[in-house]
Amino acid sequence: MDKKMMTIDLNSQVLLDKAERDGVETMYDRKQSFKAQCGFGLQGNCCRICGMGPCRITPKTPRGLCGADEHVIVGRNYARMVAGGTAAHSDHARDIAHTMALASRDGNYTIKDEAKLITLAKEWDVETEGRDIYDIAHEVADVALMEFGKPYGVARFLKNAPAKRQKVWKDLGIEPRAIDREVTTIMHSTHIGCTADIDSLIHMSLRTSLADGWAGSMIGTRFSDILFGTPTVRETEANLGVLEENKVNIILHGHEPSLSEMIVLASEDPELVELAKEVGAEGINLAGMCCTGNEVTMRHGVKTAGDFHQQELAIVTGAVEAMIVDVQCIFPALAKVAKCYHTKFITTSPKAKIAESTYMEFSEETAYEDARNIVKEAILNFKNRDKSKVLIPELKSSATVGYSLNAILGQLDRVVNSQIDPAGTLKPLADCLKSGVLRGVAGVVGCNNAKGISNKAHITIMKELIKNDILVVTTGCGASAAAKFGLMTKEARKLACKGLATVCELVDIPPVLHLGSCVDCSRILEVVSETAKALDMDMCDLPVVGVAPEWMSEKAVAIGTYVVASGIDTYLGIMPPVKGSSRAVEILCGELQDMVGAKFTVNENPEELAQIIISDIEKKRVRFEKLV
Ligand code: SF4
Ligand code: MSK
Repeated sequence: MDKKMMTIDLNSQVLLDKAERDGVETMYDRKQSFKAQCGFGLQGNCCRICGMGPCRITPKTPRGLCGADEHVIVGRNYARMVAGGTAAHSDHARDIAHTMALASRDGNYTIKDEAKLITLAKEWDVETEGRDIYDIAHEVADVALMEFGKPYGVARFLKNAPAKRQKVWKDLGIEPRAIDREVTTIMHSTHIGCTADIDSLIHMSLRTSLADGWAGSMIGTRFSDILFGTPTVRETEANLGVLEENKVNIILHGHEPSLSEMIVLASEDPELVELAKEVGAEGINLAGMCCTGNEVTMRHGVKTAGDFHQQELAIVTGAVEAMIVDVQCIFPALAKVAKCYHTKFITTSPKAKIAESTYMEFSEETAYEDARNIVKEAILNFKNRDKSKVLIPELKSSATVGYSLNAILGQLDRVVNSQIDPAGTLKPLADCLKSGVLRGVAGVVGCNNAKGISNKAHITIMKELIKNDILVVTTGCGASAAAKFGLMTKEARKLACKGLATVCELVDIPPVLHLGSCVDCSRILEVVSETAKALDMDMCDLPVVGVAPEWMSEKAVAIGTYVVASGIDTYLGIMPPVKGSSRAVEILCGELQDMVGAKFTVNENPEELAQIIISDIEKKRVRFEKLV
């Protein structure tokens, strides 16, 4: 295997060698065995929606058995991806809302950001005067839970968008109603014998994706901030070099902060720290992975061990006592890799049980006790570590993280008012865009995809954008990549062009800002929406883009679709499975422009994609400068 063609991460390359020596199979081995992927799957024109199929579209068989053509089949598959992604983000949000309904002054979960709760309560017309904060929290949680299944009305957060954007959604009839209703409607409409019109399938995909961005994900982010604290700027480190030889290493992987927050607390429990010492370790070392990693680094500065493609490699270090997971983006392969070492692979969610893992159910009702038991299991496993199998790679990078919208406002106000004003606005950012000091802002987000070389597209594109005075904000595994490659250090401003470098110096920020997990793409919506409002514009008028260079999950398809539906042009480094329908490509990469003011652009060459983005931002600026 040519490791350099697999990943640009040097730690990963070292561990791939080790995996080979240890006889452990990883995703990269499987990638090599999958010589050619199914062409029908890649094009999206294979249908197995009913039991008469699978039906595959070829020149000789241009229709499935029911008569569905390639446009219908591709459109249905696309819509189902959007529904899957929306369901995942939103079900995560539902759990956080349930957690808030359980919050109490002396319970496992307390309210950490009262001001944010009061603001939300007022937005949602929940009485706040003279009421106990927990009564307010419980009522707000009930209102949020109704957002999933309310029989009438549209998503509450839509009214936070600029008025012009709200009108676009209303005129097109894509205002999302209850979250579950939108997901269910897609599952119903894509059942055999329902919608057989590609335009209509994309129309309902737009509406459902907005139920993700402007409802499910937004609830997930806001409620997490209220319960666990709104992230503030802090220092951390990233990459597998954060594992420590003499400590009990615990990796937190998955998505929902309800579990990881409790594990963070339990890992600081004096009794458990003492137990770690009793078993011969110097202490407990927590490290995050994927989006759980992003959640805990944003709020606690917990170090990031790595991204989606490094989950198996973390275990290959031989130094991990427990890999604790909840939901989403967890390789089933971890069970097999863990068996090659002493690592306990601990699953915790009834929504993501994995064969051959150690299942220790985590419940919000008994959260702290459950977390303690899980951490204890990890500590007791330290004695089983085989020193001869340990190889912790050296590289790690420092990073400044924690840029919630409030943190960004705080940093900006520092410049304008020499003090932090919690009621600050994004006007300084708008002014930088107006003057052209910043040419634009790019949200570079998403996963790693084995179709390319891990991390290459992310890092190539981010570096190229900051070199052209485009501020980068990032979430998900894109954020982990940026942290690993040093782009979240303040010194990285040296890689930026003069305008961005000056802004970074004045505002004291890195050129790439960590906004959180994949659910937290809703923070990007808020930044763009508030900036547009500060300029009395629509979101599509700003020189702002979304980029998903290495996307892979259905959640990413939902994100990309709601970003476009919000008026933000979106650039993909991997072609979605829609090429089988010329009409689908025509709409997604063309006609959406007239409908929602933005569209998709796809190019699988990262260097070329970066140049297209830069040139498109300059084109957007011409119109933007006329409007301001
Ligand atoms: Fe084939 Fe139509 Fe059934 Fe799809 S829904 S599997 S195209 S018969
Ligand atoms: S974890 S969805 S690989 S960003 Fe959110 Fe990373 Fe993508 Fe999963």
